Amino acid sequence: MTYSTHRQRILDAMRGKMVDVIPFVPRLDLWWIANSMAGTLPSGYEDKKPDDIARAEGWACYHMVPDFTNMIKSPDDMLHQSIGLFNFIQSVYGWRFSEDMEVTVGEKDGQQIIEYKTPVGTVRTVGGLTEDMKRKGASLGWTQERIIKTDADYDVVGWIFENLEVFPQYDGATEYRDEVGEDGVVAAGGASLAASPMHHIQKEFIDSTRFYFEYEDNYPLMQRLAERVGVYYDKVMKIIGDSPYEVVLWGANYDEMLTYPPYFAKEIAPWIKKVSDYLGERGKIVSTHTDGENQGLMDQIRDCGAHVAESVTPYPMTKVTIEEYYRRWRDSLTIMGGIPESILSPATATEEEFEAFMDNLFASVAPGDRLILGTADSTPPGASFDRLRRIGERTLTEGRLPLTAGDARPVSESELQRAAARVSPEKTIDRRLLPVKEAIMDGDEDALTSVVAELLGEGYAARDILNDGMIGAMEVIGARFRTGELFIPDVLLAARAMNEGLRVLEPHLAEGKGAAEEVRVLIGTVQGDMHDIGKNMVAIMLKGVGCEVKDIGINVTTDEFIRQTEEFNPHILGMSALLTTTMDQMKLVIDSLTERGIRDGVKVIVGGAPVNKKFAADIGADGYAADAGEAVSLVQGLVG
Ligand code: B1M
Repeated sequence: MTYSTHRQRILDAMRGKMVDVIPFVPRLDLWWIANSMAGTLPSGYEDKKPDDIARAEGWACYHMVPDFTNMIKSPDDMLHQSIGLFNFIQSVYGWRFSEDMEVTVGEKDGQQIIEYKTPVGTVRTVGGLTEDMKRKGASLGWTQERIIKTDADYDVVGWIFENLEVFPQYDGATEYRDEVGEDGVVAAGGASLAASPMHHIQKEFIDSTRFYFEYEDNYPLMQRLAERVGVYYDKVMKIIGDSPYEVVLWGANYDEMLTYPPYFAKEIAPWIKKVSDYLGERGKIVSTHTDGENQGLMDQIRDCGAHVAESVTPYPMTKVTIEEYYRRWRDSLTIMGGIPESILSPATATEEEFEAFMDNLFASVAPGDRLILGTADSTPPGASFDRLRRIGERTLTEGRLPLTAGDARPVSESELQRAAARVSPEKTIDRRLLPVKEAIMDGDEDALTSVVAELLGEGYAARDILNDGMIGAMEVIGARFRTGELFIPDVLLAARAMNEGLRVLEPHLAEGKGAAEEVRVLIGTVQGDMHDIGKNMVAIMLKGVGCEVKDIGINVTTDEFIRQTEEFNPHILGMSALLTTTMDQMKLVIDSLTERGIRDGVKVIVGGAPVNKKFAADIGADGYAADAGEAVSLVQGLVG
């Protein structure tokens, strides 16, 4: 069957039908904002909007609601972003706070301070989206202070969500859908960017690292809050069921580490299933935003009930190749995305790498149904427009369906095993230290502190308890985390126990300190980058093995890195970057260290998803670590 419009072709591809040609949806929004602010849009398109550009090039349009780049008409639309609530006219539902509460908005240092006063207590958030962040290609603001900080806050937040008034508003949605018309598809947004109430708590309400401790220590409070937030989610789901949008985006940002498999199974998948069943019965297509590292979640996402996996980001940006995605998901899911951002920029992929990726892509996805090609998750600011054009052209000529199987050369079966190959054999340890190891592996700080005190009482040397028992256990944890046997909470809880154990050991280590204890590490996420979970894990693991770690947070400027290096005099300076647009900041910091004459006094290590060994060497870093466990071995290696 041939199609005369992008919309019909995309909808049929989403429904699993064999269409005439693979649709191409480049998702230009973030690229457009950054380049229009910098005055670097391609010639002829200087005054054009993303959809005008897509139309002129013959590409399909795709929008989701909320679309933070297009639809913010007033700052009020985003005012409550820090609690995951947006008010856009294009949304199929609107919401209002209860009249029994009061909201006040203040400002300090360019950050918004929002206070929510309810009959059961007051809570607040601090955050915002600065102009500088927008220039770097971000459309989402940053929450500096989360709404839940104490146990009492759970009840207040529960009250706010339980008492939200939610109502249908279909006019703006219909108008927005008609604006895109037959040139593409608009997806209605779900209750927030989270897939379930617990995921909402994780993404919005609690500091991203602290969440895992709360999940362990305060589960009943969290579960009760999830039920109360669920009242709001149910209302939204029902309104979407009657809405004019055919496609619904429900849930975003899964990742095998952040939403690790047992957590995904318990807290996320059941909600996607419930929503997909409910909306599916009403003729809707449910799409879910799977932009993270999905290797450990492949089967769960396939079976979660959604109809489309959106923003699929394959190798080389993640561990799963496009061939593997297609082979494992195609029977149940339409894959939307498939073009990793990194292959679009000359800074991160050569011409040959780009062409090789495209050759392999067409050879890997026969027969080619259930696929909508697009940049995942959006075209980056530094993308080559010429490469986008070539994808569009190649899709038209080589993406005619059905494709016949080519000689796909899956890039990475061996690559996928690389983590496993790096595991160091676990050492045998003195039998008396086994309870130390067990307590750390279980994340049981009480057991650890009492066994450490007992061993000290028996005259066991503090240094041996630390080096052979505790640090040894953390190394095992790091190795097992790397191979996917353990998940983020296991690492965080082990590190927390480790820190408690260290407190008991500290007075006894005074004369003969453990080797790692003398190591000072300064760590931060580079300027323009707000991703902090990976950096926090590295910091916690290093603390866990006894290093003195100073974490200077996110969005750290070059000047600040230099100032802190001069002040703290670390042995190791660690920088983390998650964005291809911010990784170059690392080189600026290294160059500044050299200019200030202090480069030789510190070892620089770098990490983060887009960074690799070659990049680290090119910018003159001393080392690169792929994960937190490897960062520990790297630091140990560098400081001897
Ligand atoms: Co963002 N995001 N995000 N994001 N996000 C990525 C990074 C992205 C790859 C998603 C995608 O496109 N598939 C993409 C970047 C693409 C690119 O650069 N080309 C992206 C984008 C585009 C964005 C925004 C621009 C989106 C927008 O505004 N519309 C925006 C940027 C904001 C900004 O920073 N200015 C944005 C925002 C967000 C959220 C706020 C929603 C959230 C961040 C929450 C937070 O950090 N508090 C988020 C998330 C969660 C992700 C993904 C899905 C997961 C990142 C993560 O935490 N992973 C991510 C997808 C991906 O990475 N594949 C994505 C788990 C963490 C434990 O792993 O951070 O890799 P990781 O850390 C590992 C190792 O890398 C290593 O050890 C860690 C532990 O093992 N490591 C080091 C890290 N730092 C190290 C330092 C070292 C050594 C090792 O030495 C010093």
